[in-house]
Amino acid sequence: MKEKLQAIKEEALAQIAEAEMLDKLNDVRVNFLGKKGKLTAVLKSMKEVAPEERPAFGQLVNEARVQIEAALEETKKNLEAKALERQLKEEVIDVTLPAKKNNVGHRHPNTIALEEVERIFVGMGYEVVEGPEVEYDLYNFEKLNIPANHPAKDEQDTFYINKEIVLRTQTSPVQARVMEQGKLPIRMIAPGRVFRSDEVDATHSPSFHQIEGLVVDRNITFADLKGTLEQFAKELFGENTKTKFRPHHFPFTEPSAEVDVSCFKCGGKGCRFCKGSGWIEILGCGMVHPHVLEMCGIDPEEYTGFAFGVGLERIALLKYEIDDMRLLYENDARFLKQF
Ligand code: 2NM
Repeated sequence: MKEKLQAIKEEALAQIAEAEMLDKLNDVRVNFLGKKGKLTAVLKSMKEVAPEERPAFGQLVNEARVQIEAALEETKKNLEAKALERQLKEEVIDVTLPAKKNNVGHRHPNTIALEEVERIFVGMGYEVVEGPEVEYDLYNFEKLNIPANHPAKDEQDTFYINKEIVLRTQTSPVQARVMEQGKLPIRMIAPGRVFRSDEVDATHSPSFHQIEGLVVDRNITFADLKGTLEQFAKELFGENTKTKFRPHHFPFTEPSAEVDVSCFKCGGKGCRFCKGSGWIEILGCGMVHPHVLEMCGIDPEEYTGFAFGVGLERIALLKYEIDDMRLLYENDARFLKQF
């Protein structure tokens, strides 16, 4: 029995020494010390040993067990240390490798221009209001004093869904809706997409964007309109910008005007940018027609108002000196990245 015990112990120690992986080591532990292990089997066959030799033999078995356990423990520590070392080597980071390129997108020039215009008017206490792109003829034309026989309503200019419904040709229907709600005073801008049946060229697109403004209160005059738009022009194009109001006609305003700003490239002397005139046209405006106020449920005897409309693409093209509107819609990243 003693020889058998000795042989088992040597076998176990040899296998431990050979184990190169932690799971192999565990197999050895199970094979020798486990419930059905070889050393456990020796203990179970104690009855084959003469009774007087049993205590001494038991002691030997225990000593063998302690030795095997010690060897297992030490080898386990060594293997764990080696595994850690290997892992650290494998996971070394090469800090000299070039970094992965981080492709962060950015705002479209239209969006940059829109947010700039919104910032200016919100700073003056205006609210930003949006409305439907598919609109009733009633709001897009009728309530804005554009009657049935008006040339703007021609199918050549307007996309009709049916007799009563159109793709809005301006954002003023949003303002007609706000006036109709009757909460006064009103100080609002309505930015958004509008549609006109135009051929695409450097300055036209069937879908573009407008920002229209509206103020309605008691005692609003053309002086309020002038002061507001002068301030807007200075904030958008620079403190030295001058404005010029030229008489014009719009069906929804009376009187109406178009506004030019002094050329921010040459300061008004005349250059290629302003085609030699020193002035650049930027928007249309006027005092809201009493008939429009009336049709939207506001008493024109008590309230007056002014309104204006700016083309967003026109502002973006001017501000970033882009000479063709189509570039704004092609979404070529090489173009968009410049702004
Ligand atoms: C423009 C020019 C002049 C305008 C009028 C209105 C409303 F709803 F009050 F009648 N909103 N916007 C207006 C006036 C728009 O765009 C060139």
